[in-house]
Amino acid sequence: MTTEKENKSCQLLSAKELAKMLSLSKRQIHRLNSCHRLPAPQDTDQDGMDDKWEKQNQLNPKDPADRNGDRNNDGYTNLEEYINSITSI
Ligand SMILES: [Ca+2]
Ligand SMILES: [Ca+2]
Ligand SMILES: [Ca+2]
Repeated sequence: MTTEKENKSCQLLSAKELAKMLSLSKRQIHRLNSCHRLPAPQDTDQDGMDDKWEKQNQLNPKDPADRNGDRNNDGYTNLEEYINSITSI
């Protein structure tokens, strides 16, 4: 059973309210919302990095263990670098 207070915290926010809370512009919120409608890219080994990006970065799209590697020895894992590459807002 949920209380009325809990129900209020689960209300959906408008783009304007969300933008104000996150200090983002309406354009940035629109781009975030648009991402939800895009089909997920192919990720054969399900390591979180899409096949195309893995091939472009000399990784193996059939080996999920390479997500924890650090191909360029900069201290960031391959998965962290992939996530950074797709979250440029
Ligand atoms: Ca993959
Ligand atoms: Ca892989
Ligand atoms: Ca790295």
